[in-house]
Amino acid sequence: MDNNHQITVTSPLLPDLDEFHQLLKEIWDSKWITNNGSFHQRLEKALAEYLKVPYVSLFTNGTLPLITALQALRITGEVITTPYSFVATTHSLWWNGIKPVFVDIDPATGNIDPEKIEAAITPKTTAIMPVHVYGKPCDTKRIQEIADKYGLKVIYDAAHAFGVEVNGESILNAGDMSTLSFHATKVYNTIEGGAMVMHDEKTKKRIDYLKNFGFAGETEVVAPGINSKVDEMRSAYGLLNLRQVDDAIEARHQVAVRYREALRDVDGITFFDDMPGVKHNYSYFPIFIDADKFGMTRDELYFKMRDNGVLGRRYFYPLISEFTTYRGLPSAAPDNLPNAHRMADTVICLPMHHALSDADVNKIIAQIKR
Ligand code: T4K
Repeated sequence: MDNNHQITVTSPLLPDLDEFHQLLKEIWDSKWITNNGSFHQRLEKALAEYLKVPYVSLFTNGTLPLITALQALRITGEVITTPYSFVATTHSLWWNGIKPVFVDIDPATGNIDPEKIEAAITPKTTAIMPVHVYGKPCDTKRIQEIADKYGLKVIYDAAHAFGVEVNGESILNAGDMSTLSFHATKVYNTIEGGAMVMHDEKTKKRIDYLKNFGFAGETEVVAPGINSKVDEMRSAYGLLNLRQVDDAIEARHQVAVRYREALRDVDGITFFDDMPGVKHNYSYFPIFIDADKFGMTRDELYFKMRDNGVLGRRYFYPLISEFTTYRGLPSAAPDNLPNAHRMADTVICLPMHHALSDADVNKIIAQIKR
């Protein structure tokens, strides 16, 4: 094996180039390249079917559907959210002039701890924005009970939860809306891309207006919308990738099986097991390092692995609540978020993608065990 070969945390799922060429030829011939074209329409339908959800609206990335969902539901004031996520989750609140209120996570899942939500509710709270972090489902039942009790909306950032199901039902059907990211680094990608999932046709229509400047017809603008329309090239690419995503998820599953077998008895390393009744997508494989037991800190292991060509990532360190924009918020105080801090300080996401070879997996495991 090439000694300079670097193993990256992920690698994009790419469609067959010849097949993509053929679709590009169709697009060229049609001269219709964006604005709700036929590939765009086909991809929305195919995704709704694949994901087992009623309606999907495509977006140009996973950040704009978050911002647009908050607009569509007219969310104001304060929103309860998790600090243990990618920074886009909280940024979407900031872009809407909403104050984020951070609540600690449950160390068993990495997701917002429902039992800590009620204490953070004030008269200004209008919504909850949880994240299915690493694609692990939140306790959606408990969160909905709290939301119903206080009349709050729930928007799930499901950027990591493509295809995740609980007892045969899509996790994307929980809450008022869910959003997905189809970025190159995700289980399913359209290069840059994303989507919103909603329950009814009226909402789908409203969201489609909002992502097209608010236009409802040639001369009527019904709301101050944004531009988040997806072009035909990326829609065609997305249709091709949808055909191979099941195989990609199964390949990831096999990597997870190998990691778990090899690391289960390593002192000072813990990881998540599959949850009963859940169809996982194996989007990430986080491990957590107990420095005393392992004999090395997280960062010592992280940089040692990097030096040897294994490029894991410390998702999600630092916590969102530690970034300059947010650290002044009262809820960002570290003593309000002890579990989130512990997780952020001990995590390494190991390389995880469909194209990892056995040799790569062996090398990664050997690096950790050495
Ligand atoms: N909510 C949550 C919970 C999210 O995690 C995200 C995004 C969002 C919302 C927002 O969705 P988007 O607006 O991004 O659609 C990545 C992604 O940029 C980001 O989408 C993702 N979450 C976040 C967790 O991670 P980086 O900075 O780690 O990516 P980068 O460029 O360092 O790439 C990582 C590795 O992937 C590279 O070392 C090699 C490989 N790679 C990457 C790219 C881009 C490739 O092999 N080819 C490529 O083209 O952020």
